[in-house]
Amino acid sequence: MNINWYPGHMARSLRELGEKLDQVDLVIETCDARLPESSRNPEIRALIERKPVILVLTKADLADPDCTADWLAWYREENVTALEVAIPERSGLGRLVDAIQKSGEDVVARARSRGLQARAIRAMVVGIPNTGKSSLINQLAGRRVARIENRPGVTRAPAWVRTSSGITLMDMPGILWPNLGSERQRLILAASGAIRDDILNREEIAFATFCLLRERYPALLAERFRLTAEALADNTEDPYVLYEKAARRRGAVLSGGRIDTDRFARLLITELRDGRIGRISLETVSDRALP
Ligand SMILES: Nc1nc2c(ncn2[C@@H]2O[C@H](COP(=O)(O)OP(=O)(O)OP(=O)(O)O)[C@@H](O)[C@H]2O)c(=O)[nH]1
Ligand SMILES: [Mg+2]
Repeated sequence: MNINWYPGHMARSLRELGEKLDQVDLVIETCDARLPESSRNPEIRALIERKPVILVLTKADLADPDCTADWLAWYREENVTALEVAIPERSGLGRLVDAIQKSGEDVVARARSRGLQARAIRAMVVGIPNTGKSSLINQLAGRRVARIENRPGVTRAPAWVRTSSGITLMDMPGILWPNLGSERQRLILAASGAIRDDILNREEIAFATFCLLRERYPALLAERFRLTAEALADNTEDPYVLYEKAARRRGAVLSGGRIDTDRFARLLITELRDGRIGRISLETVSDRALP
């Protein structure tokens, strides 16, 4: 990884997050349901610790539902308020609104006890890039206020958005941290689409993803890449040979007959991110113990 990748605007956004924290009653921290813990920025967590936090596992429609259920059970044990949402299916949003209202109850109660009219609950939506913060805000607002794109780094400045349910939300830019965790964590973060593709080695990410799929989702891998179950189960086969076979099956071949490694890496990563290989989780609860 390029050591000098950490952009100045992220450091600025982190500072701004800290400064604006006093303006909100609670924080909605988004993470990617496919890799919940690895997609949580420790620097953001340290800052928001002093506020009530609701952890939202986004893109649950792309994740393995069994893994997501395990994660939610684990967060319950850890006393973390966590829930899953899937924007395309509009699922989980009602529960999120309830959780926000519950968390903001004392703000409203305090205002009432002073004879004041209850003001809107204010929440800040934070997290790493491309985890669906702006999508979540648009859904809760019921209109397209924030810009959304499928690439990291779309939101560049904090912005307040009013919703009809008595909640005002602040959309924040996605923020990463300089070392991005361990090698394992960096690879799955990159595969998920949280890091700009030019920062890490695309072929390395694609091959690591392929190996993870082979181990955990062999049936899905076999189907999408036209490999036989026997070939995938054969541990004597060099995984790179299998990877090349998959590339050939999908037509990623140069005119001389060699594998078009760049094209295949792009294809595999794109199909993973679009959910075309299937519902895949890149991190299980027990993976936390791995380096
Ligand atoms: N499948 C699926 N895609 C989602 C979901 N939520 C967001 N997306 C997609 O993820 C991409 C990023 O969404 P944004 O809302 O722009 O993410 P963001 O966190 O605001 O990103 P930054 O502003 O770059 O930090 C877009 O292509 C969204 O359509 C979801 O629940 N499921
Ligand atoms: Mg955004």
